[in-house]
Amino acid sequence: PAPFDWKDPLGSNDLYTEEELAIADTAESYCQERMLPRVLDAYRKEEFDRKILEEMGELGLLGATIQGYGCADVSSVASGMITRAVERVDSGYRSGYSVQSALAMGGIEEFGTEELKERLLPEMAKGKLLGCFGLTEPNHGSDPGSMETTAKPHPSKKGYYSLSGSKTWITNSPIAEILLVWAKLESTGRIRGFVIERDQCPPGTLETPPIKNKNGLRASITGMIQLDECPVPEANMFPDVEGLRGPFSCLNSARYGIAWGTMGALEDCITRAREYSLERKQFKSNPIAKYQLVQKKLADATTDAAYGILAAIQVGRLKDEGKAAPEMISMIKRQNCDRALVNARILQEIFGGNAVSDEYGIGRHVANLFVTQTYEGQSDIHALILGRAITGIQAFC
Ligand code: TGC
Ligand code: FAD
Repeated sequence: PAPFDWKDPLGSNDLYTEEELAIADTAESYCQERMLPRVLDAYRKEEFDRKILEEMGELGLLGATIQGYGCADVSSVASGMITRAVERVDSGYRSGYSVQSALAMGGIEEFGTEELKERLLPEMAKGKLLGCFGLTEPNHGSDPGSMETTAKPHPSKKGYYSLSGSKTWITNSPIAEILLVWAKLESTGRIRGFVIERDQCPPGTLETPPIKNKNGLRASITGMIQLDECPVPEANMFPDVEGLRGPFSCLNSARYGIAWGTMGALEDCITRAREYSLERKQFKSNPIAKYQLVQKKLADATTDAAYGILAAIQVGRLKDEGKAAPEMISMIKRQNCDRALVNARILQEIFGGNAVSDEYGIGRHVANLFVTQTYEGQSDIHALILGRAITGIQAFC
């Protein structure tokens, strides 16, 4: 019989092109050699080093699926393999990466004017300009359609809109130069996308205070976006998209990336738990890996990771053929986030008391994976998206 590889149990490595394997190799090497040594300190101090995105830019990893504008034009599967490599280290780093690549750059690429794309995307691809994506508000998270942030013609600046309102829990907002903000146009009540350039905002019209003391995702920076009659050029409004289709189209790519990323985090938990269980001895010098209950934990987690990767590959291939329904992305985002969190929590038990030490890394993954299950549509919300598609009945309200 063919040998079994616990690192690739269902042989997914046979499904990638040579180019995809080479890109994954570059990403994995960078993440293990340059990112991993920084993460424990970053997590303890709750700091995000923006140089990381510049370094990823130098390797051509930012906005990697975009064609032109200094971007690499790789397949969706290759971009998934990059997020998996990053999240193998930490979900917070993957968050910073996803927001830059899929949400901010992806949004500008899909809906921005040619002028915006040519001016902003090459610098964003280098990580010199950082982006964020402001959809969630203090009173409207799962239901962004009820947002209160508004845009209306600026009372004193001709050719400008005036934006007022407040966004919260926004990854990268305190350090972003480019803020993609979704607001309701007062005249129509329809949601529109606006690209706010921080250096063009008069003092007092844009504030982005950080949200401190998080108990997960501490290696990423999160904040608010507070807009007080902030002037935004009319040319910075996305011209041809209105309604929730705009933000949700960007979210399709980011949610797809999370489905891959969380499998990287789970794979790291498996590797750490396997190694620990082989070294730790209890009862007559037996490694705890000898005990059936421990083996079952490793078997369950390894099975879920292997299934999750295969599903992500399939949806990635369909995405590039234009055949991926948003519900497919809801399915893999929900399933992979949920299974990563459940398994990481169970694998944590293998470390006994040492699980409580941050040196072992497993507690950090567990805390992070709770966040991945929550943002970009909490898992129950994705269940309702699927439920609606299965039954034809809307259950949200
Ligand atoms: P609904 O009636 O379902 O749809 C309204 C309009 O949007 C269109 N649409 C989509 N278009 C493209 N892709 C999708 N996935 C789409 N889903 C919906 C739809 O066709 C319709 O278009 P039109 O032209 O007819 O107007 O809207 P609803 O208000 O009933 O939606 C309910 C629900 C639950 C589906 C939705 O609101 C939802 O998904 N809520 C979750 C909110 C969410 O995901 N927020 C994410 C914030 S960003 C974030 O978390 C970034 S974290 C990043 C990081 O750090 O990694
Ligand atoms: P709520 O909407 O208040 O939901 C609370 C609970 O109620 C959830 O379990 C939910 O599933 C449940 N619930 C709500 N409605 C229903 C219903 N109809 N039926 C059944 N259950 C329901 N947002 C951005 O726009 N940009 C970002 O960059 C960003 N980054 C983030 C980073 C972090 C660290 C975090 C924690 C969040 C981030 N978010 C971001 C916000 C994130 O998308 C929201 O937290 C998420 O969409 C959930 O919204 P909420 O927190 O308001 O929860």
